[in-house]
Amino acid sequence: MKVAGSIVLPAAAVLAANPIFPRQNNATSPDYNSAPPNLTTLANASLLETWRPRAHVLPAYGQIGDPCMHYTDPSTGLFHVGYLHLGASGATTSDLVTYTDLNANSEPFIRAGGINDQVAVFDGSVIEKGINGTPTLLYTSVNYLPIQWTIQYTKGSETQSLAVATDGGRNFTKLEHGPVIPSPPFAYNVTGFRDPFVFQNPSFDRLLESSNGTWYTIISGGIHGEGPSLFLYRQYEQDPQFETWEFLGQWWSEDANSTWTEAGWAGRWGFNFEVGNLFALDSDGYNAEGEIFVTLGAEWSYTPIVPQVSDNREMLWASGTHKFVDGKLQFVPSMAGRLDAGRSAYAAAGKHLPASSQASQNSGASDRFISYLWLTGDFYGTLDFPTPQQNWTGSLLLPRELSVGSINVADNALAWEKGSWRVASQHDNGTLTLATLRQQIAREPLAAFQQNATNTTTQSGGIISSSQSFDQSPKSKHYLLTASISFSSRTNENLKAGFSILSGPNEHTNIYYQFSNESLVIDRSNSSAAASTTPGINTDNESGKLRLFDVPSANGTSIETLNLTIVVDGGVVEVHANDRFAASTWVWSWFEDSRDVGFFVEGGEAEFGEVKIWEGLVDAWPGRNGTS
Ligand SMILES: *[C@@H]1O[C@H](CO)[C@@H](O)[C@H](O)[C@H]1NC(C)=O
Ligand SMILES: *[C@@H]1O[C@H](CO)[C@@H](O)[C@H](O)[C@H]1NC(C)=O
Ligand SMILES: *[C@@H]1O[C@H](CO)[C@@H](O)[C@H](O)[C@H]1NC(C)=O
Ligand SMILES: *[C@@H]1O[C@H](CO)[C@@H](O)[C@H](O)[C@H]1NC(C)=O
Ligand SMILES: *[C@@H]1O[C@H](CO)[C@@H](O)[C@H](O)[C@H]1NC(C)=O
Ligand SMILES: *[C@@H]1O[C@H](CO)[C@@H](O)[C@H](O)[C@H]1NC(C)=O
Ligand SMILES: *[C@@H]1O[C@H](CO)[C@@H](O)[C@H](O)[C@H]1NC(C)=O
Ligand SMILES: *[C@@H]1O[C@H](CO)[C@@H](O)[C@H](O)[C@H]1NC(C)=O
Ligand SMILES: *[C@@H]1O[C@H](CO)[C@@H](O)[C@H](O)[C@H]1NC(C)=O
Ligand SMILES: *[C@@H]1O[C@H](CO)[C@@H](O)[C@H](O)[C@H]1NC(C)=O
Ligand SMILES: *[C@@H]1O[C@H](CO)[C@@H](O)[C@H](O)[C@H]1NC(C)=O
Ligand SMILES: CC(=O)N[C@H]1CO[C@H](CO)[C@@H](O)[C@@H]1O
Repeated sequence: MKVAGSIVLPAAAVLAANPIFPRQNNATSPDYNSAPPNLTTLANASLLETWRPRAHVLPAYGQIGDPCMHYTDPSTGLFHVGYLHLGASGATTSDLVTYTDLNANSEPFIRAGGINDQVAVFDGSVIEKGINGTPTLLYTSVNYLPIQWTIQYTKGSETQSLAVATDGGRNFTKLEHGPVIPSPPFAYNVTGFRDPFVFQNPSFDRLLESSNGTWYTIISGGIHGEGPSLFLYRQYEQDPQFETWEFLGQWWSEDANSTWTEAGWAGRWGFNFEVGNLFALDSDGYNAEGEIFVTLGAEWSYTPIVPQVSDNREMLWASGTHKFVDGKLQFVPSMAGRLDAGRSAYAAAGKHLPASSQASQNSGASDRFISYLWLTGDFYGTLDFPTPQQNWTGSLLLPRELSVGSINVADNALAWEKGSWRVASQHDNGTLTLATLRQQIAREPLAAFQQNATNTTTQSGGIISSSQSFDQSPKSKHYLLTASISFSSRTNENLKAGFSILSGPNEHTNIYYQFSNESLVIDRSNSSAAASTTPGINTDNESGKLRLFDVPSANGTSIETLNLTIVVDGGVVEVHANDRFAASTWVWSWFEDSRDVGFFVEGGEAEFGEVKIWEGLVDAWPGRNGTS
């Protein structure tokens, strides 16, 4: 949240309030070989490159907010990746590896300031062949702030309006009429009403007796005193102008501050939903006839001192089935989990990426659902980060491919617990097949990081019982690392096993798994020397639950191997495990020599496979001058 005076803005509004800082040309480069000064004393833009990622999506300068408004332009096959920035801005990509800004300096394609959106433009989504066959945006037009689930909702704050692409999507021109969804449903005392996500779905058509190809939208929010909710709307009678939307009820609601399971596999549902996406997946990726999935943000923290600030948020996913209650279609979750366990990772926005897109034609991928998450750079505006010195705030995470994952495991209590999976089938040989959400870094960037590496190193593994440096460490802070770790027992409560990264004599960050609470932890407590000189350099740990199941092996069962894929890109660290877990965060290491990678083992031993490091990553923005 950005606190501007006493006004507190929701996630999407952070950028609307963030000024652009003039660049200082005489900024001298800081000395990374000695202890950092108070970074707020440095010249503007002197930290521009210090933690800037090379291979991630972020604007040329300034603040990035929620990703949203992605689409594949049917006339070019280019994928448009959007994000909030001075309104909303974006880039096109033909390969999910490199990006081209739609406008110079990442200027927006839509800005606040119209009759419907005097205050802000919040998240929206795009109908590829909308009005007159042109990409058409349905977005939240904001006329009043603050909006927060903790305070009374001001009628008319958030409405949903249309804009149509012109000039290849470099401009989205607002339609000259009022909002097409001018208010929340009558008599609903909402906590929020935003982030429309448009979709088509044949099972919705059948269940709701709609014509084939009808468009629907969910709108995220909640109801005061009741809980978070997704509101379902339908395009009225296939109106080609998308001007009339029919309310079909609360498609999904949960009790306030309730949870899928108190064991912590799926966070809390909170008080207000945001950024809900609805789509269907099978084991290969997107399939309109597949299983229904939702990704959504949940707001739940309540800080007594500043009750308007919600800095505790969850980025969740859920999958489930449908039922009718009083004639209304409702979603019933059958499994749920965290899309990313990092507390700064939020506001995922995905889109169906068709096999016909340029990226998929080149890589041979079938239909996919690709999702980008936001990694807030100042913890939703609550950190007093040295922003003028850096000149940019936040990044998106690497695109992820989502699909239905399955795991064959031993039929025991570990598998039957209510968690971020469900039992899909039970076999007569003592095993179960579990279903879960599979998420992997998109194949194209993963391949490009390997093919374009400036240096590849291999570290042999073996049984390791104490921390030790690698024989060779990367020369830079931009690399991809893959590794696997096997455990012979799950009963050692003291064991921590993983890796230290961005380490040196002054700083280190440990990434490890522990069975004591079945968690993958990113220990940032010694990650940045700047934390002791400068406000806003957060070093809290990140932690997320990941169960390693018992799996069948030649002689009975063994513990599932932990497979890690770690991307270090400047200050951005993404940790992915077993195609179903991610935790992403910032590591603001200062010293030049904080580059070492090593094994991190305490309280026992673990068997490490060969570790590979591909250095360099890619420059995702070859068309930008100067900075990457
Ligand atoms: C640096 O940025 C701050 C914040 O925008 C601004 O107030 C100040 O004038 C800038 N300083 C210089 C020397 O440009
Ligand atoms: C898009 O074009 C319209 C009509 O020419 C113009 O009014 C608007 O300012 C443009 N929007 C942006 C973000 O440039
Ligand atoms: C709506 O909820 C708010 C917050 O609980 C409350 O103050 C207000 O009275 C409610 N409005 C109505 C019309 O019930
Ligand atoms: C809708 O599509 C389905 C499957 O493509 C087809 O079987 C059905 O006949 C279609 N219905 C209408 C009304 O066109
Ligand atoms: C929500 O539930 C959690 C866990 O029980 C609790 O810590 C938190 O205080 C609750 N939040 C509010 C606002 O009641
Ligand atoms: C058990 O049976 C399932 C279903 O036939 C099969 O997929 C799995 O590979 C079998 N596992 C073992 C260990 O035989
Ligand atoms: C690759 O990295 C290793 C370890 O830092 C170094 O010894 C080697 O010279 C590097 N090779 C190239 C081609 O840069
Ligand atoms: C760093 O400077 C800022 C103001 O520029 C000040 O608020 C902060 O207390 C200083 N931090 C330390 C540790 O001196
Ligand atoms: C069983 O096999 C696994 C590897 O599949 C091995 O780690 C484990 O030590 C073996 N256990 C016994 C009792 O031989
Ligand atoms: C881990 O990686 C190995 C080698 O790539 C693979 O054989 C294995 O299936 C993976 N295990 C999991 C749980 O993903
Ligand atoms: C990959 O490496 C080649 C050859 O060095 C270079 O031309 C190309 O720009 C690189 N691609 C990316 C995405 O960095
Ligand atoms: C403080 C600073 O360097 N501000 C710059 C941030 O980047 C924009 C765009 O390049 C410049 O206009 C600002 O001057």
